[in-house]
Amino acid sequence: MKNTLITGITGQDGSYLAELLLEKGYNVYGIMRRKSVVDYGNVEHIKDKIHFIYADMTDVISLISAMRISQADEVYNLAAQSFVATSWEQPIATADIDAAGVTNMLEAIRTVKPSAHFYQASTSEMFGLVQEMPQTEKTPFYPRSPYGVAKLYGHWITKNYRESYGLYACSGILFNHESERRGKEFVTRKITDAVARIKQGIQEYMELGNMDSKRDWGHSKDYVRAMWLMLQQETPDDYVIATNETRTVREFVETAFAHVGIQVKWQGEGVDEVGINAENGQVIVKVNKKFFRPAEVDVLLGNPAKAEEKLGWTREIPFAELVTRMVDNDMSLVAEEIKIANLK
Ligand code: NAP
Ligand code: G4F
Repeated sequence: MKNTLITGITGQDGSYLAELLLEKGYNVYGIMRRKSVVDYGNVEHIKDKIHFIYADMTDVISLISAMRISQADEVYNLAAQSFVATSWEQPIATADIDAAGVTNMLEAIRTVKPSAHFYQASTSEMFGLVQEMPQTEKTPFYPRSPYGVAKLYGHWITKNYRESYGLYACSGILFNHESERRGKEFVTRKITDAVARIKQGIQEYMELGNMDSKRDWGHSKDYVRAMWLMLQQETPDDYVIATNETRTVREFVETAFAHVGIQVKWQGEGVDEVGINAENGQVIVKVNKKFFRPAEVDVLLGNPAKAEEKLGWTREIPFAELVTRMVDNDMSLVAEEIKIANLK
């Protein structure tokens, strides 16, 4: 039985990866942060099957201890301050966790078990102001946020430890991936949650920022499979994981509303744009400057050809199904919320 250590196990990807590795028979260790109220996040439903270790990416001693306890054969470093907008508000914490934190994890591996295979959660945000379309493993980087800059450090230090010390260290350059477990501050979940509330009559409209930015959106469940595949190869390498399709935020809104039978008509431009329910003329989407970023990543589009060829990875959940799954899940959660509120 192989041992695995997952940082960020309570997050979206950590939870799907933990499920996958448990299914494959791994002994799963996960690091979690101490909080005033114990919170297992997205792994509440499988918490009895996981060995939790209190640690923090900014505390190398705690990571060394996590390696000693877990004796991990495979380490998946998913922990991060992962919300781009927050990285302008907390640039130093973002760098401590997303940049220096990666070196902390690599040093812990080097000290305790250098034979362990290591996965680093790199990101399409590193392409930022994109230098070519679509983006591949060879596209030059140009990050546009403190988050993107910190992640680029994590990417290069992973490559550097591979080349300096011969560690089996891989980076997955993952494009946006979402799910029913996505945090509600990210645009997709913010939209599907609002669609559910508007449809069930407990919210009037949603407020969004840049409607024109384009993302290459896949489902987290497909993407964690790619992480595992990367660590099963003979030699470590870096791979782009994406769908090779890109859509605007506006298209995501339209698809989500369409699933609950609401057609959106658009009026105005930029900060004056609104989305209207075509049936009754109600404003259901407003643009608010507050949600615009100091610097934007206008478009992301990834080419996963290398991962498809070398890892045999394929995306199984198409865009329409991703949106449907998220909306259906939020429709149920909101219905439950209304039921409980009415019982009180
Ligand atoms: P997420 O849901 O925000 O999860 C982040 C995880 O990191 C949480 O478990 C969080 O723990 C943990 N964490 C944060 N700061 C920590 C610290 N100082 N020490 C230990 N743990 C800490 O993110 P995700 O969407 O699953 O993404 C997983 C990874 O992939 C992240 O590194 C992200 O940057 C990267 N990535 C994501 C995408 C995407 O589209 N989802 C794309 C490319 C790359 P708490 O529960 O305690 O907050
Ligand atoms: O959902 P988002 O916040 O994700 P973003 O910034 O693309 O970052 C995500 O994907 C990265 C991979 O490329 C990950 F590395 C990162 O950890 C994270 O998972 O925003 C998507 C787009 C942006 O262009 C944003 O400006 O949606 C636009 N947007 C428009 N209105 C909004 C909103 N984003 C948010 N969060 N909230 C809005 O109201």
